[in-house]
Amino acid sequence: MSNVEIPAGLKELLQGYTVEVLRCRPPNLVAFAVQHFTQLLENQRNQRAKKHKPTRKGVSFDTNKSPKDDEEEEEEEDDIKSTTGKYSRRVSVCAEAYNPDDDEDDDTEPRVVNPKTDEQRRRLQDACKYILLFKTLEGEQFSEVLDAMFEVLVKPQEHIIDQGEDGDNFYVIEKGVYDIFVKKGGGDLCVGKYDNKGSFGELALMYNTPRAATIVATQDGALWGLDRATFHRLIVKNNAKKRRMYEAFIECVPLLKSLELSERMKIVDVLGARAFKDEERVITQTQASQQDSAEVEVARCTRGQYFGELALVTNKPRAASVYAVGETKCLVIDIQAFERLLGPCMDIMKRNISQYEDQLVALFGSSVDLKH
Ligand code: 1OR
Repeated sequence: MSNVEIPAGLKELLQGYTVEVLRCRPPNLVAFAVQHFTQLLENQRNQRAKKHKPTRKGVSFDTNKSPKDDEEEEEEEDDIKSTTGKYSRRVSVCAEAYNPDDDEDDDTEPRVVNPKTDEQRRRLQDACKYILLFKTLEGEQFSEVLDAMFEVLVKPQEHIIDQGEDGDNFYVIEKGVYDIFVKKGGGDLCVGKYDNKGSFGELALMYNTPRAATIVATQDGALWGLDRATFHRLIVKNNAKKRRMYEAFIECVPLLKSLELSERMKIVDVLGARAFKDEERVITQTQASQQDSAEVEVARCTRGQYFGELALVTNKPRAASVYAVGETKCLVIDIQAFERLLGPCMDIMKRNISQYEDQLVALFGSSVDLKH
């Protein structure tokens, strides 16, 4: 076998398929392979065709720019009337097979730049400060994302996303309240809301699936959209790196042991990393305690453990404050992803909440009910 030549790209091709299988867990591996490789072939053809496509209106593309060029251009373009208040919905999407390491064409992919005024850029930066999906991007990638984003103003009752449609954009909330609906028993069930912060619309773009929920504005609002191609090129590619980086760590988090590998990887896809300095406050207690106002250390968490789940499980204010001891790094997920992905771990978390109550009794002598 030693003199058998392995064709270039074979390993990557098979790896891509394996990753997809682990993520989607298809019932029929052969049918899935046909679909996967057909899509890859289509993508190859599309990529070739795309290279000759004319520039889109209202968006400038640039392939060979330094960050400095961008700054200069941005100043020059401040006076140009932005056409980005509108967002076009993709009518139909050719499902791009997901292969994180297939970035052959990415570097030649044109860069999307939506010109913004200084004021718009400031608002955009503020809105993106706490977006978890952006937290692991490097500086240059992050500014590419900001460049590509475009403002979307919405009216009450406007549907930003409809469940079942193809995914066009990812959205970051600048302001407004948005209801989340999921189809159930012939009707639409409101399962949650975004209140003036957060982001949505990542799932269809990450996994090439139809939109998993309907998102409706309840009042006048402002969003920032990121087109599918840029999301793929920067966020999905970065996620592949993130997966490699945190895979081993996630495997040794006891709470997540009961999840399937593909479920754990979905958690990695949406988490962000946050660093804290010694004594920095990570969570602020907002629920009055029965004890006097002086703060007492009740517990200490270390690598592989978790905190912050209690308020999410009980829907109550934060029951305790959390401070960093030394320089620390936490992996964070937002409440919607928490509810969507950690359902199977809920029993373990609830059991551990009872342990908190026991611990508090041991410390203060009186009983505490954290759950109700
Ligand atoms: P998308 O691209 O599928 C709809 O478009 C978006 O709604 C989705 O990405 C998420 O960003 C967002 N289940 C699925 N998607 C959700 C959910 C959700 N919540 C927000 N989105 N669930 C609700 C969890 C509070 C689970 C419902 C069973």
